[in-house]
Amino acid sequence: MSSITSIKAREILDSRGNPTVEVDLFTKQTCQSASVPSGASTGRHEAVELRDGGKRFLGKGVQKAIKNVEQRISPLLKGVDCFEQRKIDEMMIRKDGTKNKSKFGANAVLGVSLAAARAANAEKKKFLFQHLAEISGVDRKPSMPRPFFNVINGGKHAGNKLAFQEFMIAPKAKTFAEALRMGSEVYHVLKEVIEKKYGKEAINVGDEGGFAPPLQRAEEALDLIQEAIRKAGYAGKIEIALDCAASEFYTKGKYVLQAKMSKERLLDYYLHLIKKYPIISIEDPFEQEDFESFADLRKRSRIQIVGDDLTVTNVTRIKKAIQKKSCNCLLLKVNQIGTLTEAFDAVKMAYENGWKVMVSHRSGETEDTFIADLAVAIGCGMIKAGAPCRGERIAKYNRLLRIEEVLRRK
Ligand code: 2PG
Ligand code: MG
Repeated sequence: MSSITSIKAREILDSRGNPTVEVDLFTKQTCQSASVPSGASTGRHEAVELRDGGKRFLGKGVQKAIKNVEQRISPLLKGVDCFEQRKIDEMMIRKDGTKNKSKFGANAVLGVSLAAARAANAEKKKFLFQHLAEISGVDRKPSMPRPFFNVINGGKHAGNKLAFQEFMIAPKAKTFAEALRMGSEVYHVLKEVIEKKYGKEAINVGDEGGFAPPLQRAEEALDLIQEAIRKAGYAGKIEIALDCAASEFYTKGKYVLQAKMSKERLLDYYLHLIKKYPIISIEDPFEQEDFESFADLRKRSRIQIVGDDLTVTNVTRIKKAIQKKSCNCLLLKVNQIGTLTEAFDAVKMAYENGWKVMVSHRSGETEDTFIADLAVAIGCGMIKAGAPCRGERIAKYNRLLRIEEVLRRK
């Protein structure tokens, strides 16, 4: 037993230079911190990220969330055992009282939830992934995930005209370290390929560290990636995944890509891309309310269809997607739901229904590496944390390198 004595919070900046919440949670023995990421292409049904409005930080300040941590959540949780993760999370959920955590702010609640897990782990003197595996209730052994590197950025994460948000490469390798090396090599070859074709101004990077060349059609991006994979010597050893984030280019019943497309035409377009390129996974292929089109693509493509904005790590939405057979993989983002306990419940529901799970970062990240341990702990086998570039992305991949060493030693 180790009771929480107090909880403090501060405003720090995320990788886009916007404010976010960092929490310090104190017990008698330790003080542990966690910080909260933030999305750009957020789903309509995500838990609410509380922002101050007004002039400060152009309205993006998080002082209200900080105040909620210190003045409401800290007194609420004082004396509660930090080992009781579910109790801690449920107390915050109950006291907040809203369906989407809009009173306290999911950014306030999540910071506390993650810091509590770290505090309990510090007392156990284990690696965080070991503690998370023990409290998750998930019946799987910890294992290293396969990384999905987002090497070309579009959509809301880049200043180009690509409608699809993420073009990812997923190396097939025996170890994580090898996958990271392969990803890094292809990334650098891709830089040369882009520079040769589009000039120096085309090698700037987007929010997640992937290149953001002035392209319009998905095929142009996919061709560049294929060429880079080939030139790096990895043909057949690296597969491709997309996050279309389709809600972002959906307006008035149409999908606006290089042309305006109906959902039927977009589905055919996906089938064409899947035939032409080694695409093994597509996330959010349709807008966030269209459970049926997701299901059509899942049935007709037989590849991995990932729910992100559709399912928002929320068991009610996941249940619906299971009933409608919309997906076969859940994208897991802890800040979409706001507590670790609810994220574990989402994982359990996904696994019990034969889905896979991919742990994900947000486009606005911090140097916090919690999700690396989380991905290992739940044994899900997949993580996306951006390109092998930019400190906040690399922090997660480097953490995974360290964890792989620990697992090998055992
Ligand atoms: C996504 C994420 C992360 P954002 O759509 O999957 O890549 O983007 O954090 O902007 O929602
Ligand atoms: Mg997504």
